[in-house]
Amino acid sequence: MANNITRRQVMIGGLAVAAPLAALGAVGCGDDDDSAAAATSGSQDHAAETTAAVEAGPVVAPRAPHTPFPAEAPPRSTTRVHTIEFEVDEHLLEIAPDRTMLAWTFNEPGEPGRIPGPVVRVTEGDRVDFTLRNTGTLQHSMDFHAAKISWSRHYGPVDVGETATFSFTAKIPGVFMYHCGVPPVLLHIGQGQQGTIIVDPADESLLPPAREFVIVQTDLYPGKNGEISDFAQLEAATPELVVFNGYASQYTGKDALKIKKGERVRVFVQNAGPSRWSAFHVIGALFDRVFLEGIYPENLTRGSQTLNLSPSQGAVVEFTVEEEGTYPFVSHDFHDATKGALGLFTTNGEST
Ligand SMILES: [Cu+2]
Repeated sequence: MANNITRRQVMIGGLAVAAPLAALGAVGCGDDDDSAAAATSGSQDHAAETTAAVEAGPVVAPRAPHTPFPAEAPPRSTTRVHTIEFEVDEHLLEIAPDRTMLAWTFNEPGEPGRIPGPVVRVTEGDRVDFTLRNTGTLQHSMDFHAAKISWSRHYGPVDVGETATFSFTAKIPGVFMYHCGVPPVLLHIGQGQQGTIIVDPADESLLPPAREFVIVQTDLYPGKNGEISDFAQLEAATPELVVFNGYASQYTGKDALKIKKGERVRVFVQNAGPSRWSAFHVIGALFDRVFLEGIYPENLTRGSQTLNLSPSQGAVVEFTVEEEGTYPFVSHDFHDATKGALGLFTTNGEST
């Protein structure tokens, strides 16, 4: 595929020389590559079949202009049994200014499908009764990383129009991915079928009161407008965009995330991939508490500049800012920050 950098005209210049913060958020997209590669391997054959199936259906226009994905974490759960039902949505979704992709998403009934899927929050020991209604046009499935249940018994493909149910007990507190597992998984996750389940520790003292956010990093490989992802780019792991909560640089300008000086800020960070690693970093802050892969005292790290997350991993980071101002958050893999993995925390509602 052609070099994305040259044709996308993505700009994040000047960070090292203290350019205006507004420049950090300027992400735009150029024309698509004309050289879509033909699928040849076994998995690519599957993708090609999938492409044909999707292209045979109607292309639906975006339902609504983009609105910021709510970054505020849902509150701690108050029930011990959670009935969760997801449907499948296959539709055009805006992922950057003037850029859409034909996304495959999970959504609660009646809610719009977004990337990532709904944030689920339960507490250690809670039971989750899950239902997937395949309201899409292809097979899909669900795989909860928070569950310790059999893949072969519960995570199999669900046919179009069919419903699958399974239950699990969330035994391990942490920040876990969920995703569709239908082959090629690379494509289904890349299309947007991924999200986060937070499992709070039963011991509430481990997560004292704080302003809480959820940030999910995703690498995106949109095809031409109205088509599914570019599978050659997916295989090469060369995303066009890398985004937090489904949209390039969305928490900038008036949508910067509001925090307060001296207030404890907690971020549940998930790297949903499918393929890029994440180097979550807040410019001007240090994480003074970090829980990586499980919220237990023995997993608590004190003092961290950057969170290193492989695809699928999640963690909790906490920090407090000591001055009024604006604090960008990025993937410190700046290859990806330039592609949209960037946002702003601000104490005063101003981001520039
Ligand atoms: Cu799927």
